[in-house]
Amino acid sequence: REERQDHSHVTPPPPEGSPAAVRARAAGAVAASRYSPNRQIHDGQNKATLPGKLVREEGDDPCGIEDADRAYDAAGEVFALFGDEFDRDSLDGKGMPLIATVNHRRRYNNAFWDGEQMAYGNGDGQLFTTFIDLSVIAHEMTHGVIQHSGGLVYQDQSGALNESIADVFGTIALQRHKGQDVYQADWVIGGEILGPDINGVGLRSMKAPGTAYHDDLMGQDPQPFHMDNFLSTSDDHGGVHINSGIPNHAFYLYCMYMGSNSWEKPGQIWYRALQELNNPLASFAQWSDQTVAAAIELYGIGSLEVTMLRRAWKLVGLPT
Ligand code: ASN
Ligand code: ZN
Repeated sequence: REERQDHSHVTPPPPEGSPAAVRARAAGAVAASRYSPNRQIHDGQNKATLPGKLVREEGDDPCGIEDADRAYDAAGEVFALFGDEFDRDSLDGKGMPLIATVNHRRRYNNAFWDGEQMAYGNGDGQLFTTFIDLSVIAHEMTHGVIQHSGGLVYQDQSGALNESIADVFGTIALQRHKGQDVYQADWVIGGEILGPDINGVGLRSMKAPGTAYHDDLMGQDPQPFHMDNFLSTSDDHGGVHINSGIPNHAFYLYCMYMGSNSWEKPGQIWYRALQELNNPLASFAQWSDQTVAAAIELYGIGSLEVTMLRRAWKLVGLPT
């Protein structure tokens, strides 16, 4: 016997932007995207000039330049992450265009955000074969989000937090794209960019900082995962890509405690903490406190979410 389908009792969706709507999205509800991206992809033609030649704008058919078309798709994916999960309209929250340049310089072994746009090298073919990798692209775009959220000075601990938050949303973007929960994910940043002769899984591992690669060409991944091994150095703006392993690992541990998807509770807490931080020179201790404050606001003091977050920070040597 079949029940008659009656939808008259179905609750209408909550108003967009309301806490209920945010919760519904976090719970996996399918909501139409509220915002539209404005992508502008350029071909750097192996030169250093930015932005280079415009090859694909929003709504254009694929241009046939492989890296440009992949960068276009990835930028859309990251835009949708911030829009759909965090109610943010582009990197500045005000719909700014997503400007990117592929084929930047020749054999260039890096990708970056320059304050206004993303740029991606091709790699030298030995150390790196590409920088068109969703975790890398989301990392660079998150530098833009951080800049427009009060910023974090790119030096010492605040710089390492800038790097770590870029990695957090880098892995979140990749996990969401792949539909992976926190246990299925590999927690690697730059997992698809290492050259064939490099012994390693990628650029950084949030699960096991310090183990991403070990190789004659690249050396040993220098990242620590605990404050006991914090590295004081004048290289790399005070080791911003090194000490980021510590807050990276705290995020990973928290996700292991919570299960489910990284862009749900953990991502919501990290995003809210970034919006409320208001301290461009924040230390690791100040940032960990800010995430706990965000978790209290979202889930209540004494909640499991807060207890496990404090436990994760304590495991990396940052008691809150
Ligand atoms: N790929 C690097 C990054 O985004 C470039 C840099 O050192 N700023 O962190
Ligand atoms: Zn970075």
